[in-house]
Amino acid sequence: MESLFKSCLTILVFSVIVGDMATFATANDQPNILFIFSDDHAIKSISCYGGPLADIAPTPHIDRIADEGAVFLNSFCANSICGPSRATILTGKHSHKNGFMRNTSQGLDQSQWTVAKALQARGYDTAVVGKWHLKSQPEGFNYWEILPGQGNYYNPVFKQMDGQTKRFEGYATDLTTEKAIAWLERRDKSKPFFLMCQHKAPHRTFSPALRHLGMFDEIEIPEPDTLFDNYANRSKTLATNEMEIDRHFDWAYDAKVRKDERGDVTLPAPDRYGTPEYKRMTPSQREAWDAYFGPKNEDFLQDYAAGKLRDADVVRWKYRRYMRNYLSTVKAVDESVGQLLSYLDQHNLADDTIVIYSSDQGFYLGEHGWYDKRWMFEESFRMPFVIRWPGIVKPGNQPTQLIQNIDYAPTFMEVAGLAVPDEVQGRSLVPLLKGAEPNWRDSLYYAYYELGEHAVPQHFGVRTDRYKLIYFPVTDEWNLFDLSEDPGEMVSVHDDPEYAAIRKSLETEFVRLRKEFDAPPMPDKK
Ligand code: SGN
Ligand code: CA
Repeated sequence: MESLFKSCLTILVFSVIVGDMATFATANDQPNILFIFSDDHAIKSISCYGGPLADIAPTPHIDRIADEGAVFLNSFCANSICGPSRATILTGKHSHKNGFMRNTSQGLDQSQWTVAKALQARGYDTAVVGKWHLKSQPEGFNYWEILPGQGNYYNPVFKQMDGQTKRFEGYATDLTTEKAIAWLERRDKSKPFFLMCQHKAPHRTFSPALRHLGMFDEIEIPEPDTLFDNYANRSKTLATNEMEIDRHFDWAYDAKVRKDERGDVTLPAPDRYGTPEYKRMTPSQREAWDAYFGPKNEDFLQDYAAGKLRDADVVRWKYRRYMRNYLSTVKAVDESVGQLLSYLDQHNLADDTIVIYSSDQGFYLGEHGWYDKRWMFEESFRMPFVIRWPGIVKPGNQPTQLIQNIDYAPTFMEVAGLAVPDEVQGRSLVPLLKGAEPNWRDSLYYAYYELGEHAVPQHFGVRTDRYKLIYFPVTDEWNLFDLSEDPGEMVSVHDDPEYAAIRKSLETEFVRLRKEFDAPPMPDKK
């Protein structure tokens, strides 16, 4: 007894002397994991990534994670589309191995290994709330409450564990946060937790919370250099896209011009032409919405009807409206991060909890004239990855290694002290988080399989720190980009003799990666 007392005393004294270090020494056995995730959040609209929007649309709460932890500057997805990215995160495998290759795929094959199931089996209390988008019912989660399909921004329904759907009045981002915090309150506190808090925002239809309407009205939003890209000097398939702000972004509610079914730019939405979100609103929500958008839309439509606007003016108007709405939806996501971080602070959980902010893929904010994602070009290929792990990650760190969403599951496994199964194709980021300089990868494999929506062709590629090689089977074309010389990816140098040696080495690397990942044969040329 006495010796037990002595050793306890020794531990206590030691803890006092080394302060926080002792907390970490115990906490690191099984830290909690809070994974905050959003949908279609481009790094350009996260201020810790810098860039032209950082000062005008700051995200202070996400930045706090970066300041107290690390922001990975070269983080990418394996397949830039929603369901596939989520399947990759849970399985640590490329799309062709986990089977969820397209949004239109059958539900996630739940007979396979997932990190949620592994953490649950290891004794973590596990939960997912918000957007799921994998069709099959969540498994590996002690609690789940998910948006069916894409879900809605206003007064959304959430699918409950008993299979019922229930409507909640309010704004999806706020409701998802509330549900995440309510679960943190009632979780099994004898266990570490793994919580995936997954927002619908800032996904199309980019509908802001009422409290954020107008917050960017007085701010000049810079246009990307490539807003009027003419798609020359690259694959022919770029020009056949259906994701242009100009040609495909619906803007006019007036049936004489073009019917605004999707409500991308949230024109006034009176009952007769209501957008899907507008139709869901309560009378008081509609009143606030109309009071804000109504007069602005009338001005625009009058100018349009009077022939005062050239085509380029309309594109610019749509771009500004799009960005104001998008950045406003981001604002609510950032507030959610703030609320979750405060919860950790108030409950003394911050030191024992790894916090990650990420999003399923990037998004075009007018670059190449686009919205949406899918392409292997930088804006949608990049995924935010910001992480805080007190005592392990050096505050303010900005790692530059090439990481990908195949790496998340093995990272969570190592964090929990579990062995990574052989089938997992990614690598644990823990050595990078600890600041070691291991023999890290120097190339990434990319594969996009979907056909149809937005007319982006299937394509496959490899990226190194400086170069990107893309193959488009449908036209049997190759593009090569020198990202140092041409960060906007405006001219393929594939046929430039000066790049012959680089092209060769990338082709070899592409073949090697496809072999390493056991990729299926390339689709036939059409
Ligand atoms: C919806 C959107 C598309 C978007 C897909 C996939 N149209 O269909 O613009 O590309 O989702 O998004 S909408 O009119 O319904 O908004 S994903 O994030 O789920 O992959
Ligand atoms: Ca998405």
